[in-house]
Amino acid sequence: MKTKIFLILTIVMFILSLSACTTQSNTQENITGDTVATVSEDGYQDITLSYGKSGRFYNYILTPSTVQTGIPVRVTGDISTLNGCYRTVVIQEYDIREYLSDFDNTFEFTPQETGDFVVSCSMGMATTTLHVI
Ligand SMILES: [Cu+2]
Repeated sequence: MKTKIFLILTIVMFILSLSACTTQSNTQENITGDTVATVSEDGYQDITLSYGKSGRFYNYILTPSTVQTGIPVRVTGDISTLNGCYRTVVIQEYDIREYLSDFDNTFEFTPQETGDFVVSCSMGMATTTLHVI
């Protein structure tokens, strides 16, 4: 009886580990569980910046938040969620200070250094992290 239960448990564990592997290979994931930006036909890594609920709190949200060096990144602000100073986006290490509006809600830059970079609004109230790999 005991061996039967053990056998069933082993089979269940085996199936669980298999399904874990297949879901991982379907998406390109990094350590944060976030997907890496794909490159558009016109050569940009498209990422979206919005303001919304991130975990328990409201903050900036980058989707996806991981990009690669050497390929231009196009940040598109989800302008309906960005009000006031949240429309002024600062990435200090990259010398970026961009104002997003209804007329121009994108900016581009090419990351050259790998690492984690703070993306914040002009007053630092909203922050998130851009991962460059
Ligand atoms: Cu602010």
